[in-house]
Amino acid sequence: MAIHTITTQAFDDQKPGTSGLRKRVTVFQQPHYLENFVQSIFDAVEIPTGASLVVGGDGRFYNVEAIQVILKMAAANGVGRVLVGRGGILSTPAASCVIRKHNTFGGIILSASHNPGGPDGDFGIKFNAANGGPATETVTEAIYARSKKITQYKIVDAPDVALDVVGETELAGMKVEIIDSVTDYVALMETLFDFEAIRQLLASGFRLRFDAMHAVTGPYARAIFVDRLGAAPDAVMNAEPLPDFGGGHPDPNLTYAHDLVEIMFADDAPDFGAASDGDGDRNMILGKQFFVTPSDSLALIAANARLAPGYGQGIAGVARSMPTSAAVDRVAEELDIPCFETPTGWKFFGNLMDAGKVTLCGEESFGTGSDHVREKDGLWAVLFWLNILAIKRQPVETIVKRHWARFGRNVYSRHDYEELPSEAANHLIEHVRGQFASLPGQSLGRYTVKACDDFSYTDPVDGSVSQKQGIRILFEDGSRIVFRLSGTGTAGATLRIYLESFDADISQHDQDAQDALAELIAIAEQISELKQRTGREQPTVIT
Ligand code: VG1
Ligand code: CO
Repeated sequence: MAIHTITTQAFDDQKPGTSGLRKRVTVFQQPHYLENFVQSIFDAVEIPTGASLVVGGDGRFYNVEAIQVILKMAAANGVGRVLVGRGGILSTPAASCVIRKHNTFGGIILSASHNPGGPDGDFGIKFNAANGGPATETVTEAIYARSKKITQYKIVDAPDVALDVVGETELAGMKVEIIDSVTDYVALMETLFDFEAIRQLLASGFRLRFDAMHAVTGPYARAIFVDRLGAAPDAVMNAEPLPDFGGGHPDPNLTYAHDLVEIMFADDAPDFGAASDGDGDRNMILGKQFFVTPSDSLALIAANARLAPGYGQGIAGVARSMPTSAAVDRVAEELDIPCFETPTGWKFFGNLMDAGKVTLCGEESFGTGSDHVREKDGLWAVLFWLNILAIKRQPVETIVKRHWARFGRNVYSRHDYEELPSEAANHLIEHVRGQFASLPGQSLGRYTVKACDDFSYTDPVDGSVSQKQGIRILFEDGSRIVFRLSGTGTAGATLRIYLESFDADISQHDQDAQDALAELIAIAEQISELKQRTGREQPTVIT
């Protein structure tokens, strides 16, 4: 079979963000754009001849076309074997699971996660290493550096591979194994959770609703909740993965998962509701008329970890991204285990998990997971909650409020301002940074500024340093405001403002977070001159 070496010109915008390269589909459709990035991956990681790889994606528009290109380029670059999810489908945590289980050199995951899909939506691509986790910053920097210099790529001239039938085939001498997308993943979940206890919970009349948002988790959720655990078929809604996610925004939060939110806040709401995102790594947890913040969810899972068989021996440590609330820190303190604070993005947890320093990790952005894989994992979190509920047999709200009564409540919210002009967003950040010297010691309302800084992280395992990972305004009483620009958006800039205060007083625990945080919100707007600089009166999304 002919291997073609194609001459190409470098693009200057192929810098991976928080989680891989994400751009509009139309950007990826430019001639050579995808190919350049794929070749840059192969070159940067020095893919060995005969290596095996995993390839799959969240099923969004352009998924299958991209997979055909990647397979042909893999064959031309000497890859020996590729495992592909049937139909090109693998959720991000399932891809991580398959990489680990089959000991492959790594994998290529096609997803723009929670960003909308379709011909005018977003597409994305990232490389995961042999541990199943997103490439470290050192590797993504190397890929980017390569992409700026690339002059040629290799591809075989061969017919497309049929992706829809499980089994082995071949492409220009390279083995292609089409695998069932859910089998390995479901088998792993069965080793971690008490499926029998959950089955009994569901049989007892407990009502569950899971919203797959027409994204990748539909088939996984059906296999687990309906086929294995005996939930009613309508317990999984929007279960059919669609290339454009049904026109929706597959981001499981109170704004975008509105179908589920309506059901869960109705008078006759089910007992438990959950949703996942485009690629299956995020989760939102809801009780009857009750929202569990992702930061609280992480803390609660940590506090109750021993209830799940896979964690019955206890947990080694926990990690959270810097903007995530300190709720889990309090649990770690009580359990007397280490707690790490990392920059935003799952890639920073990998080294900690590989070194056995942490078992559970989480982010405020609806990401929770453990060392069972090296990605955050939406359905895993849902199963963990169901396992806890199956043992405790209390409503979600009761479990959370008892947790707060014991540990205190970290009141938390994130305000996002999407699609701001980049210049305005950058100036706003600079403006806040410009006050680092003057803010400490100042009293703003009932808060006194203790310190401000740019968060910087030194990886305790490999010593690598990541700077400017968000601006922190820390107050005397432990409250915080964090300003950060998103690294996953594809149009303009997205400003995220993270707000947190702590309340030990149980009589205040029923307060709405926006009310409890009102003064901090006003301070954040004042410090950043938000309204003047952006012209925005309201955040685009509040979580
Ligand atoms: C966002 C979240 C971050 C998450 C990342 C990828 O990044 O804030 O916590 O890890 O998305 O999530 P940013 O840079 O836009 O704030 V997803 O589900 O790719 O997979
Ligand atoms: Co995601």
